[in-house]
Amino acid sequence: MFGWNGSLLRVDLTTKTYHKEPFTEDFAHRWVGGRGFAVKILWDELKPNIDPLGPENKFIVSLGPISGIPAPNTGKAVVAAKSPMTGGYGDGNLGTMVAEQLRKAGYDLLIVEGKSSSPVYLYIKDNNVEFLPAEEIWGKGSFDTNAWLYEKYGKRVGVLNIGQAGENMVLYAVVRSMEGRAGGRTGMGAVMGSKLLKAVVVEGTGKIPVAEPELMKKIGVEDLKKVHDIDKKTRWSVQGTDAVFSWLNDVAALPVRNFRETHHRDAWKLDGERLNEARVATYGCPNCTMHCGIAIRDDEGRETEMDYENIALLGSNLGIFELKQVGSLNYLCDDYGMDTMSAGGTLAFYADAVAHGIIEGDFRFGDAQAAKRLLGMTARREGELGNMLADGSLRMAKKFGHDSEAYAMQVKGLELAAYNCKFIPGMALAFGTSPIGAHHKEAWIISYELNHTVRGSYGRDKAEKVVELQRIRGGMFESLVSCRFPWIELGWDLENYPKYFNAATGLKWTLEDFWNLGDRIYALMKFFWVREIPQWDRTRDYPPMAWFDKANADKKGPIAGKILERKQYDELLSHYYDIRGWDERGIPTRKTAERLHLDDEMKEVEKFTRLES
Ligand code: PTT
Ligand code: SF4
Repeated sequence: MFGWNGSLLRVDLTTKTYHKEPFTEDFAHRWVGGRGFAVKILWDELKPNIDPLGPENKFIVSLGPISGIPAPNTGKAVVAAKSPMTGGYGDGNLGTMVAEQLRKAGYDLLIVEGKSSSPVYLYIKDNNVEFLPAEEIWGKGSFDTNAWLYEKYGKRVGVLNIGQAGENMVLYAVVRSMEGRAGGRTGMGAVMGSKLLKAVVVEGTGKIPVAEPELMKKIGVEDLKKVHDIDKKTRWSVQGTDAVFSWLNDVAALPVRNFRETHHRDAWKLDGERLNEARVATYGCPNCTMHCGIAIRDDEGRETEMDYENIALLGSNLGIFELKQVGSLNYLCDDYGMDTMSAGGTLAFYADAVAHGIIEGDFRFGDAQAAKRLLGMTARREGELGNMLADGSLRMAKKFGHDSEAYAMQVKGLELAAYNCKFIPGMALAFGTSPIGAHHKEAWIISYELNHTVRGSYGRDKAEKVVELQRIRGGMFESLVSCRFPWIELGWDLENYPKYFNAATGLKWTLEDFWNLGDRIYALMKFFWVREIPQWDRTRDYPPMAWFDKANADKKGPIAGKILERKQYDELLSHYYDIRGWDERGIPTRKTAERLHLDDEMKEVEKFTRLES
């Protein structure tokens, strides 16, 4: 089998044992890698309703057939587990040397099971695994942990680690890598922490198996250069992801003060131009020639790498408009190892609840010092408040009552990414139907929707576009595994990806094959949810109720008086289900499952709920 090592490494932390296991060609061809592998393994190996923070959960690092190969932006890995944040399938994607090193060590997948009796880290070198004591780094932040491991093993190794938030099982703790990278906002860091696993270090000395090595080398190296040239010409990475900040403010789609407002006169202070002016360093992932990580100095002089999502959710959404202050919240999230987006969303919900008299408290929008303190309390789960914040906005709302849930800005328990969709139905649908909770990574339809369609329309075309984007982003890029930015930001042709895949595997896939793969993965992610929650219904694919609340419409500005219409959203959702071949509850039908060759999975899900024909 070319393109895959054909092996996974299974490590049991309870018994401190490990073994290399082969997987079949059929498994590789059906699920390809990354998210595809992860969802299938979690489906097959987890019993329903296990505690995501218990030893029965499995922490997976999953790579794809082009991961780690020198070709555009392939230094990425998927981390996955049952999510403690949402209770469904959870994953995230981060730039890391682990992508290349694990493949060179001879594996496409790492599965970590059980729970250690004391803090450990894993050192994986080819066929050997060492379980090493982590007492010295337990309690340390992610930056110190990374530095400690680099000091021991050098900077070429792959390292995944967690900070205090992961150790204390903050439900939105992330996995960190390479100083500036973070992934797994669905709580993958908490799963590592629950296993007392502080870090994974990987070193491989073998070769990644490629069907046509000469061809792959030629196109890979040439294309890395071409991508670099396009980036130089378009100057995208000058502002990186924050290039959209001022646009979103102009079109009234910025999250401001718990998404209650959509634009702000001080927004310019956080935009891409200001970020670039403040730049002190640039970071990136391995195998990338369009480094997009812009680092600034925060208000305490520390270097911190900023992205749009972080700036908007820790900045405007908290009513904080000083870049350096936002920088220091960002630094803390990175060091504690918790998701900037859910941290910002949760703090904003808390400030909102205080402002509306739902609970008593002294946290106010705009108070950066208090926000810093609260982040520390969250990471340590300090006191009742720290514990509440560590569980995210939905669980807080359930405690607060008084209908506050409508303003917990989340879907399926995961806080929204930084797009305020009061009057953007397609993007609201993208959030509602994202299979891991409110993440923009599955279908970033917003730019298409605002630039090419009627903004407030609920036409079927928007549902079609959401499905198309989910196939590309959530299906192809998450299973290959590679960064989507060359395509989405520079217009790098999608046809290049089957070309890399075919050179690596010797197969002859077209984009159409990847769309089928995406559909299969999405159907299985939905089955995973339904097995957990047999009474599944379509309201779980709704965006936050605040976007349907007429009282929440903007009073002035470009969308004054406009808000989403629930009935029409429901119709749009029905279009989406129809295109996917899912029933009115949002569950794949039998016919769809058969088309996607999910017959066994269908039988399993039918133990829990009857599928429609
Ligand atoms: C991702 C989510 C994002 S999406 C951002 S900023 W973005 C936040 N980054 C965080 C961070 O930083 N520190 C932290 N403590 N928490 C953070 N939470 C947030 O996590 C990331 C880039 C970005 S920057 C994006 S969009 C793209 N995402 C990709 C993806 O998902 N898949 C893919 N195939 N390619 C992608 N390319 C881009 O990668 P989650 P990274 Mg991240 C510091 O993981 O859970 O999916 O959440 O990986 O290596 O840092 O690169 O405007
Ligand atoms: Fe990483 Fe940015 Fe390069 Fe993508 S474009 S691989 S996120 S540095």
